[in-house]
Amino acid sequence: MNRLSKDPVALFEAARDGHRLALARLMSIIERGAKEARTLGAHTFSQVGRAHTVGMTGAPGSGKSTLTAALAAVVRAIDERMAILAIDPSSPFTGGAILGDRVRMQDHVTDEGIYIRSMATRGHLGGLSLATPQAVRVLDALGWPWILVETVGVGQIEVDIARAADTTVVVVNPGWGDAVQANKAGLMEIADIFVINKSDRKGADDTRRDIQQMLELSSLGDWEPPIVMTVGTEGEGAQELWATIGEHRSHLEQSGELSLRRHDRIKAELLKILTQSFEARAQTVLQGPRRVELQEKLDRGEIDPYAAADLLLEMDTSD
Ligand SMILES: Nc1nc2c(ncn2[C@@H]2O[C@H](COP(=O)(O)OP(=O)(O)OP(=O)(O)O)[C@@H](O)[C@H]2O)c(=O)[nH]1
Ligand SMILES: [Mg+2]
Repeated sequence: MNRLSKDPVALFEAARDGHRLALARLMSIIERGAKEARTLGAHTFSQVGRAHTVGMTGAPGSGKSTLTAALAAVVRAIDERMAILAIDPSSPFTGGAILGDRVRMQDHVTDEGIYIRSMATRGHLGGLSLATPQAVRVLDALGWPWILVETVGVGQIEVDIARAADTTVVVVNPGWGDAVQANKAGLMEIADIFVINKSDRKGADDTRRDIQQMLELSSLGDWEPPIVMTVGTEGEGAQELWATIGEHRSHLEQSGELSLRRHDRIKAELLKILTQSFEARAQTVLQGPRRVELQEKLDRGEIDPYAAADLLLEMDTSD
């Protein structure tokens, strides 16, 4: 294994034979987002679509990792297999922020039926929202039937990543206003399933009522998001959560909503990729020699910035 090829396609084949180190390398390739990532994407694209993805989101410390570990135990008990991606935009992937997760996941790290990986990109904006679907596709193509994506934090990027799953689980805790905060963060609209974790604490019923009230005020489709009460640390409610995820999956498949969601998702991804490449091209154009000349004209007021942009774009397409 220490002679593992650097070629992404060879790595993919090795990963399909069960080599975990090859899989780890594939994930690193995606994190770096370099040329190999594109080769990998092109190679795997036609092999995806079988996995069901679950997004797990909620405020920091709400118990997402604990719940994920509890779900992993349920999944193993019924002899299913699940890959878990912990998406952490804030820390480099060698950093310590994920250590806590690693410890809780320790029960599963040597388990053939569970794959756990945390992902981060080194700083470039939008990086994770582009890297995550690529990572999910590779896992899908490798035959992982369930892929759970845990996002850390409730910023726009995290919400986008969580929303990009087939089933989105939003985790809240008991306590005054927690559901209201989740609502403000835009989590109410994206939830397919609500979890009130830490239900061993007081206020769980009030939080349930808060969520129910908010749901009544919002326009629902033909799926009313169920509310599951859990105590992640005890594994309590994990079975029910797993069953509810299964119900949502059936609903998506039977109603035709699954293909609609996947259509919207790939469309949004295309837009993101385009925006990113246009921005990169704009940077190149801006560094070109003609910019200096135009800048002088701009400074002297001989040309307005819109006209200057038009000129730069024309130059870009003519060469
Ligand atoms: N009392 C109680 N504590 C819990 C429960 N679930 C998780 N915890 C504790 O809450 C803390 C945070 O749990 P995590 O699973 O790390 O939460 P997280 O949402 O993954 O946190 P981040 O990834 O940092 O956003 C840990 O100390 C857990 O032991 C629960 O049901 N009840
Ligand atoms: Mg966590």
